[in-house]
This record gives sequence, C-alpha cells and structure tokens, in this order.
Amino acid sequence: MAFPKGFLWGGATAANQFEGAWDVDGKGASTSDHCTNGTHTTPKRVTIGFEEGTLYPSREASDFYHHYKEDIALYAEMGFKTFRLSIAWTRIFPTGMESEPNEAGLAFYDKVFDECAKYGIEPLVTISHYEMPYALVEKCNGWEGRECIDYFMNYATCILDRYHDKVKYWLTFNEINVGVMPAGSILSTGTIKGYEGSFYGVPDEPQVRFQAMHHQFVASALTVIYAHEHYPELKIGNMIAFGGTYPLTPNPDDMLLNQEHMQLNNWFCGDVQCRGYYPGYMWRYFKEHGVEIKMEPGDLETLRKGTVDFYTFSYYMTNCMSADPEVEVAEGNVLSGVKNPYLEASDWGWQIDPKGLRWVLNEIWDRYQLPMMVVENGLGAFDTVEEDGSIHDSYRIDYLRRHIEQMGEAIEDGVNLIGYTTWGCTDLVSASTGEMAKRYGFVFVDKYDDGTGTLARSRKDSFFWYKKVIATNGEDLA
Ligand code: BGP
Repeated sequence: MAFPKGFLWGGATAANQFEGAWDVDGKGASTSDHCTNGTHTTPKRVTIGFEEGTLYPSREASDFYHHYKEDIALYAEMGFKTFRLSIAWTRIFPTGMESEPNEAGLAFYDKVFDECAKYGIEPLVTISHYEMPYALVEKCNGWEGRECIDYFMNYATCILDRYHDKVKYWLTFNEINVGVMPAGSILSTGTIKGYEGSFYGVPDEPQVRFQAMHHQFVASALTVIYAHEHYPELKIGNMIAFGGTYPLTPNPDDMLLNQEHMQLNNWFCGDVQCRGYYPGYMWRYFKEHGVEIKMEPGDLETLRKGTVDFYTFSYYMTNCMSADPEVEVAEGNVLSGVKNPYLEASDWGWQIDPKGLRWVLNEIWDRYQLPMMVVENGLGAFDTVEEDGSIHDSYRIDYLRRHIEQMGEAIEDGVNLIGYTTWGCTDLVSASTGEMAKRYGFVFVDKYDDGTGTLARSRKDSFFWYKKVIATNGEDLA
C-alpha cells in the first residue's frame, strides 16, 4: 500500500493537556484550568473557585512549556513531518477581552515554531482546542454570548498575523461537534457560567448549546475568510470527532435511528463548515426540539463564504445504534452508542475498530471531496516501566498498525488522505478523565495521577516502531 509522497506523518497534542505553566508569563486561567482530575470510574469535575488540596491536572500537565526543545527533538528523531499543537488563547489574551496581546505568550509559540522549522517539521495548529478564557465564561456564558465572536476574532487574527509565515496548516475548533453533546459545554462551548460539578452532569440545554455552536460556526467561517483574504497561501481546516455508528440490526428502525445519529453527531458540523449551510435535517431537529437559533443579517452569507480548505477528524472507536432500550450501552468519552458484538474494547471501554476507519474515510471523502487528515487516533492504555526503564507497548503498536493499514486501503479506494497525527505522541492529560494513567504516547512522561513525577521523557517500543513506519512512508508496519 503506497502512501502518497509528502504524506504528513506526525503526532498531536493540545495546550491545555500538555503545556502546563498555567499561570506563567502572564497566562490567564482557562476553562480546563478549572477542571479537577478524575478516573475511569470517578468523573472529573469543574469548579468555579479553586479548591485547596484538589489536583487540577492541566496546570502542570507534561510541562511542554519548559520541555519543548526536548520534545520536538524527539519528534525529529522519529522523523515527524508534522506536529499538531494548539495555542492557548489565555496565553495570548489572558481574559480574552484585552485589546493588546501578551507578548510573552506570543514569544513562546515563536520559539516552538522556530524549533519545528529547525527540523523541517510542519506545525499544524489548532486555534481553539477544548479551552477558552474562564473570564469569558463569567462574562457571557462562553460561546452563548454573541460578543464571544469578536473576542475570538481578536485572538485568531492576532495569531494569524503573527505566525502566517511559520504555520501553513490551521484548524479552527477542535472537535466542534462535541458541542452537540452535554459534556461539550465544558470542553467546547464554555457554556458553564455558575456551573460546578461533574463532567457528565452539565444541565442539558439544547437551546444554549446550539446557539453557542452557531457563534462558533460564524467565528470559524470569519477566520477562514480572514486567512484567505490576507494570506492566500494558508490552508484552514475544520476538526470533527468522528464517532461512526452502525445500526445494530437490519431492523429499519435501527437503520433510521443510526442515520439520525450520524447526521446530528457526525455530519451536521462538517456540512456547515464544508458546504457552507445548515443541512435540512437540522432545521427539522431544531423545530422538534424547540431550538431557535438567533442569527444576525449576514451570518448565512458568512457561513457560505467561509468554507474550509480541508477536512480533519479524530478517530478512536465506533459504536452501534439500537432502537431497543434493553441492549447494553458501550463506553466512550463523549461519544455514545451500544456494544458491537464483533469488537473488542480498550481498558476504558472504547471499542476498537480499524476497518471502521476505512469506512469513515470513504464516507467523508464521498461527501465533501476535500483533502483529509486523520489528526487524532491512538490507544489510551496503562503502561508499565520495566526495571531497566524500557516500556513494551506492543498493544499500542498493534492498534496503530491496524489503523494505518486501513488508511492505506482507503487511499487505494481513492480517498485523498494527506496526513496522520496520532493523539498524545508524548504522554499527556486525558481530556475526558483528567488522568495521566491513560497514556497514548510514543514518549513516556514520568508524571502520575497524584501529581508526582520528575517529568523525565523516555522512549517506548512504539517510538522505534513509528520511526520505521515514517522512514518507509508506511510500507514497513511490522
Ligand atoms: C479527543 C480530544 C483530545 C484527546 C482525545 C483522547 O476527543 O480532542 O483532546 O484527549 O480525545 O481522549 P481522552 O483524553 O479522553 O482519552
């Protein structure tokens, strides 16, 4: 299976889960700095104030802020062609409302991008990855407030102006479609003013969620328009958490339920961002759920003009849909569904489905005909460090190998896939549970769930394996 020449192999991270240094050099508190740790069985929480003696894992995370040189050198050693990272909005505009950016924050990313350039690594930058200034939660209930668009544009245009000659590939919002799900209020829309409690306990308010998402769509489109007008050489993409689902049985009720689920959860945001308009099935959904989106004149035109240049998504699992309320539910961070009897699951209950990736790639390609990247994929697993310091993560290699094989099949099918960045290439904090123990990396970080650890980096077996995969452009997966 031949991957195209110039295929962008690499890894992915996000500032809030990786950087740490949450209050260093003028950075403000973001929504994720207000999140505690949790486990697979005890949900993480969001708090309004900061509790004494409670661990807030994003605050130190893997401390990329002080380890970026070492981390990027390790990526270079693996032969990365690209490195996906996000910029922390609060490093540039600590409350989101300043008129002038924080120069120290801007200088940090200059150093990061220069370090990448030293090794010929192309940065892939997410503008907003699962965090926003907490001050904007208090000010306007996050993205529910229309004014959030202006605050965001202040930030987005600032970083595009600053880095346009260092960063060619940009993504507007990470997994924008998690806004459809109640847990997305913490992760994505920031619509948690006055809320304190469990990650899964945020009140389900569709009107608020969809209004907030509308503002994000407009902001995303305005970012694309700005970039195209000022820097036509840039490529701006979207990013979807693609949780493919299958009907559990051939019962037409399962089939239709699955179609509705796929439309709402997987297709809706991509349709808006790639086609430039709200799809018909969403107008029906809004009517049936009493949702009324307030728009301003020009919004629909903005969406139409601001369509993305490429489509990216994360892929971890698939689920099934059943109209029968008795069947057993499967787990997944914010993705949901019922168990598939043909699939095995990870230690966190995420159902592993490499062939589903080939199917999903074909479906997306058929629908949009845009270049695509898989910008997250990987296995969250417990790792054991042997006495001699080695880490034998054959389970991770096996997971990635099987998914890469299916990407190869999809390319043979004619899909225009241009890149692949595995999630959490260096161990980092889990988004759904706030754990360190759920590790995805090729590089181990000596950091544990009680907050201890030296933060030292070490290479796992998968590090050497991925290096070979990249060196052979995906030909040697053994
Ligand atoms: C995606 C997010 C990432 C990441 C990943 C793994 O949804 O974009 O930020 O964390 O999932 O999920 P988790 O960390 O919950 O294992």
